[in-house]
Amino acid sequence: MRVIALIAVCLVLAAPSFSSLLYPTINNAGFEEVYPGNDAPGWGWYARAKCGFRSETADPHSGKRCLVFWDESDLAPEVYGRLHQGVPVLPGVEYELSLWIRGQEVASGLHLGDWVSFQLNVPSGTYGWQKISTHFARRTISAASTWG
Ligand SMILES: [Ca+2]
Repeated sequence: MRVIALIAVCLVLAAPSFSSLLYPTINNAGFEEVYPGNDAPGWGWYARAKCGFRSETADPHSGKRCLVFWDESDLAPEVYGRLHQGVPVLPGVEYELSLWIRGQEVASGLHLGDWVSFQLNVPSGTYGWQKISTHFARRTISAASTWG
């Protein structure tokens, strides 16, 4: 079984400016909110694999909770799980997306992304909390970037 624990997602703007679109908010970024039957309110879920996620209180990076992903599928094209959320961004503005992650028996070849502007590779193996980040800019006129 491969397990990925994801705790906090933070969006940091690389260029200062005036609009709230430059400082977009990610709903439930630290995964502290849970509802009965929904461990990640504010996020959508779509899967084409034997995978899932759950809220976890053991060893969170910050706050009282983190999200744990599990995957029992072999790495193959069109086999994936996607936790996603649309976030408003401005075209041509460079953003930094960072998150804290720890892993247990994480297979190589996994990544997060918006399928358009960036791909953030997930480290393989077993490891403690570490920060990973990427920079991206939407090149087309778009009101939102969906990450998963
Ligand atoms: Ca948290």
